Amino acid sequence: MKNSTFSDPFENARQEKGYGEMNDQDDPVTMLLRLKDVRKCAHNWKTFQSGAVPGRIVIPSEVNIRETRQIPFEVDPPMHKTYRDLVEDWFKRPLQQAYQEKLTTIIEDIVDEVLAKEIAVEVVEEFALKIQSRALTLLLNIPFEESETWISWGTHVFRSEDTSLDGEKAAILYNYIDEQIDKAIQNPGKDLYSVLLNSEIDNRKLTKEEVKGVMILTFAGGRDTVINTITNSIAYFAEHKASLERLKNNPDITRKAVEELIRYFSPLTQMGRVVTEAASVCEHAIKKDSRISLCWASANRDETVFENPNEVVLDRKMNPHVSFGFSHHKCLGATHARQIMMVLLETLAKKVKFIDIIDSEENIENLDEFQRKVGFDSLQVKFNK
Ligand code: EMZ
Repeated sequence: MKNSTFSDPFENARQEKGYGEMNDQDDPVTMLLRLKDVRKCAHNWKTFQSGAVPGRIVIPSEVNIRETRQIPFEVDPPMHKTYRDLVEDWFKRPLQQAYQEKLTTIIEDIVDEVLAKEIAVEVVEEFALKIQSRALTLLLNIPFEESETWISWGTHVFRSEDTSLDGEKAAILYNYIDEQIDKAIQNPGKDLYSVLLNSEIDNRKLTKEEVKGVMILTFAGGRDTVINTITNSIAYFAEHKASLERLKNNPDITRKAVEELIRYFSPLTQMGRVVTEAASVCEHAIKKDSRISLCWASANRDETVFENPNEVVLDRKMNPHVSFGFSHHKCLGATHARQIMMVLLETLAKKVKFIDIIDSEENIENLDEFQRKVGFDSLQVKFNK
């Protein structure tokens, strides 16, 4: 199979019964696989709640490695909106021209760097992680040099090479954020930490714990997701040289191409909810206090919605994908992520002639019944100008 083929492990279960089941640390999950059900349940926060014990709606569950509630994504309405309103404008800054210019410089520099290499480049560590980390300095509005620290942490802050959950590794992030919050208290600036510390809800300042909750989400939510999207896109353009040509000759399709790649790769497989009252989905009984998941990756291949769901159609017209979630919890970082992908595709079209894959190791997520390729542990390529 091609490196850039990401097959759909949910197809049969989605068509036959609409749900799948997986165990996760003895806290089983009923996975909803159809787009319609995923959307319906994403809306229904009263029955399918996000504000459960911190870490429980994440799959694999993080209840054993974190106590801090991530904000706003582990909060339900109406409080959810109070927090969301506080940060919404900040996370729209990627639409500003000055932001986009800086992002372009970051990405062009990295692309120039890999083009100058005579030898193969390992895309995950040497390309995607660098772009993600350096771009994050813009989102946080802090000095560029800080990205060196984050690059040194590796691709995922909660997972290490041998375990899917790594408490020690997670502690590095938590301690780092605690330190940065204390620094911002002593020395307020124009960075996200300081802005949050100065924010008020219900006539009071945000607590340190709340600020930490927003910051952990900002770091963790957009890390492996963005890294995988970048890496997988490089594999795609390496194996579809005509598509890169098409971007060069037809830049108008770039925005659609970004959406399509994000649909096809579905960087976040699923997000859980905790069931607050006995419910039924797809004629399947769901017990109170159990977990369901909104399986974005399956919903994005729903053949009743997407024509040729298993193909990358770069200029796909109708593309109601849910890679960034759905309803009130839809991804806060989506504007930033989309902008990274826009600039990346524009830069590849402008500077890169073709890409060749030298070697690869797939990253397969094990979901019991289902095995899903989410990206690569390593992808060696040669960029050519
Ligand atoms: C959580 C999650 C958020 C979780 C939108 O996704 O991303 C995961 O990568 C983290 O492990 O803690 O932030």
